[in-house]
Amino acid sequence: MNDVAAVTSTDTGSRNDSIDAVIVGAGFAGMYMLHRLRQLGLIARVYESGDGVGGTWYWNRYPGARCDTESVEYSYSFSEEIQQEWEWSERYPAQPEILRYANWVADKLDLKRDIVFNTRVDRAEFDEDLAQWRIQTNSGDQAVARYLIMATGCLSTAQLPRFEGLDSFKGAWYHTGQWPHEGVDFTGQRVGIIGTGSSAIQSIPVIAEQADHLYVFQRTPNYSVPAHNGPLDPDYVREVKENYQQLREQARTSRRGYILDVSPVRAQDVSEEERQAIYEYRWEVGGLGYLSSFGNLLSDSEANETAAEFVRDRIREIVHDPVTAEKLVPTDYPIGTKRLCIDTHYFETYNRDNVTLVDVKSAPIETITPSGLRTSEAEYELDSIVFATGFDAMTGTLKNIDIRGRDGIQLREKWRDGPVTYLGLAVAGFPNFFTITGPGSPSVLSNMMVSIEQHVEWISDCLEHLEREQISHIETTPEEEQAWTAHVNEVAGSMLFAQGNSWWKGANVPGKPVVFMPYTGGVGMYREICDRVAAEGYTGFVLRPVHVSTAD
Ligand code: N01
Repeated sequence: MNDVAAVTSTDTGSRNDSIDAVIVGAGFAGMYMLHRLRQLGLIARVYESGDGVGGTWYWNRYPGARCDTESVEYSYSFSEEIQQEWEWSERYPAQPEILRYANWVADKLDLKRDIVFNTRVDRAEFDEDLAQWRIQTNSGDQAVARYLIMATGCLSTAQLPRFEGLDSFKGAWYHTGQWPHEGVDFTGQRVGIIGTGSSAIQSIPVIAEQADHLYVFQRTPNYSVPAHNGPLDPDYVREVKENYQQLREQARTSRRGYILDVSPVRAQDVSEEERQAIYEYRWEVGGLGYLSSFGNLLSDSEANETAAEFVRDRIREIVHDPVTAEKLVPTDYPIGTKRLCIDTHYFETYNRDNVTLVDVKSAPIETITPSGLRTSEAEYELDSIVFATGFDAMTGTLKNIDIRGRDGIQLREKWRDGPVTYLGLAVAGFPNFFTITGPGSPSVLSNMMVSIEQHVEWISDCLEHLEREQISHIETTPEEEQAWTAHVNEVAGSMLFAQGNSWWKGANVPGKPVVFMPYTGGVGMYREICDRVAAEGYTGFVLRPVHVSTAD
């Protein structure tokens, strides 16, 4: 089948009718899922709360927003035509360019006519007798569908700390993940930004250039490696495009979903001189590949310390004021146990006269005031506050929707102590329900595009099997999901991840169960497991055939 030919779906008619599948979310996962289901001849409808496609890249429009994965890798690989036709302009694509790409693909595949925009799914309930999901939206739409597929993204529920006094603030405030579409002009303003994660590290250098003064309220310093972003060399792009098939295959079978795989060499197996040269090289190349310098950086404290110390030394070199530099140096967790940041002149920004770093670990924020913010040590007058405070990641959006499986069991109740899934794809008690890049899959620890495509293809192959074999119900079992979740924990436990207070384990949201959510076993190995499950007739799932009435 032509991989990009727009597939004609049967008219889905009114929006209160029965269809084959509902997909929630029109980011890269939901878009591709819709395309695949149409290719199977299924009638699918996507509900999307925004007024356009793009998901993460629709919402995150903060200054400096850019992907940390290189553009030639952060793109769909399922269509030769798409990957050959689209031209990326920079090594790391900026948010507006990624959003243009998403729209271009959506138009090319004629996806938008099956996407209901500005509509949020509020509730979904499984009717066991009919083997159908009843879906309700905030606009009153109701749909009945045999399959419910959550393409809701891993970072789609903004986390806004409950600071006292926010309502009294006379200025304007923003969350990076819900940025105004018209943009914000900070010229002449005193701006405060709370947080120093990836979103803050990208936006701080840009806001500092505009604002009169920028106060950065930092609780935990972060490790960051330069992006060395720039225009793409046409010769390099030509070479990538000529070898795309092979390069994509390398990424699919790699540990983290990138073309350049993790080195198999241990950090201790080379001399100190050689090790420093490798870190120097990776630092000069830039990007997330720094953590691939050696194979044991995320599993061996001694090895990790060598990589961490290299970055600490760079921070001390870049930042002129030694007191500020020391505040910016992460010391109490291993590098890579919180998401590594990628920056463009982040540390250099602290050499500007109009930027002040405020340590809110030693002197916490006490309250937002009408005119700014007060810590336990000082008061800051601010015109605007930027909350770069992250997301209720991986489970937040799924738990915010009232999803009820068999016997009325609620997903948010079932996951009260943390998510349990089989393969990050399925949940016991929730038949014909799939999560794309859900907890228990590599998802956020990988190149998201690679993991999204793998899940979408696995789910569509599964649905094709169900249709062909006339199966009405597919559901995993409590034993299988417990075993898989135990495996996810065991693999994560063999690594250093427990030592970082990361959003990967829910540590950023007060009251959220601290459970390491993504699967750390590697993208290539995970794919093999999923493929084996399918090849062996969907082991770990119970499949029930369509009930055929014998009565005349
Ligand atoms: O969020 P974060 P983010 N008082 O959770 C601080 C992806 N991403 O939006 O570390 C004071 O990382 C918090 O402090 P601490 C990427 O996967 C990708 O930046 O908890 N501070 C932290 O510094 C990334 O990892 C890209 O002590 C508070 C910050 O807020 C993920 O999104 C770009 C606080 C939150 O950092 C999330 O990144 C951007 C409080 N009460 C993001 N509460 C690209 O690829 C929180 N903080 C382009």
